[in-house]
Amino acid sequence: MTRRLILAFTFAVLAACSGGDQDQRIVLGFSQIGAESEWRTANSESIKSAAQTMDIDLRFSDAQQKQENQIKAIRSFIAQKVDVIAFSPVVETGWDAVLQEAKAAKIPVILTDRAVTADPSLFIGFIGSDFVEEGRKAGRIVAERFKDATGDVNIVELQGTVGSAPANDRKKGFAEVIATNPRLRIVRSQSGDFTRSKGKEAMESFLKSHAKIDVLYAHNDDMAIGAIQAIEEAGLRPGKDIFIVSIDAVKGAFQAMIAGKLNATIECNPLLGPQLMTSVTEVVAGRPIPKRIVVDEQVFTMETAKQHIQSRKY
Ligand code: GYE
Repeated sequence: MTRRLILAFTFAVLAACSGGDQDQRIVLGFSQIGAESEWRTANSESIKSAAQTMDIDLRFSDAQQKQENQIKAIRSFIAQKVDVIAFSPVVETGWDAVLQEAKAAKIPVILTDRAVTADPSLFIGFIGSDFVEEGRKAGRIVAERFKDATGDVNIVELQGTVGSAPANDRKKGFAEVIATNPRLRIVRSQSGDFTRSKGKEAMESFLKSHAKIDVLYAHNDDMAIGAIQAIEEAGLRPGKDIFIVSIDAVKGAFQAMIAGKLNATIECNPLLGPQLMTSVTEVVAGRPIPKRIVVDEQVFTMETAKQHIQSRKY
């Protein structure tokens, strides 16, 4: 072979290995909410690593907890003509217009983590937890702990992001269960936007306005961890003077339970990446996916935290 031929051959091989193959990869546009909590970090990590494992070309966009940024990202995915769009909607309402645009462009949309109230024909599937049930589980723990209470049990609630599915549903599920005992009363309920800093701030205000707080119910672990700090700074013992239940079951919650500062956490599994990538491949292959994929979850308490922490993946 002449030198020129060898060169031409090498270029052809290189083109086939890089450009050629890459054109075949599935392109997935994913709009993430932000990086507001330990849960979210684990969720983003799971999505990125599953895309890599399954050789999916992931276009990942972080919306910094703003719906307008998510809408912009989805519009840009439509313009890029991606194969599939997936997103975790920060709030439940206000998606119809952009979802109509995706439908008109014939790009299938899969929701992950949080649901929307839009017309269900505008998305093909939803992979995520049952947040109402998580709220009920938290409510059952409180109801059981205080079932023999003779006086009023004052509960404060730290809600997640206003208008988000987990905040709406976790509030609803919890309220439903504690309504079975009139002694259990929610005396304050405020949003801490799922972050540690806002959870701490809101707890400080609860502590100022209420001399007797028996229970803190936080819609996620991060807000509970922020609140624990506020409780300690107020000279009280979290987990003892105030019974604390939250949701997610991230590492930070296990550490707080082992330290005796958090009484229980309800698991909400963020490792949705593999299920999402499998659904994406199915959809591109023209096969149907279930409209709703629910994730299996457990409850962990202070008593059992030590035996579980080592095996936790997030
Ligand atoms: O519980 C919270 C996060 O949507 C389930 O969002 C998710 C929630 C999770 O910020 O920590």
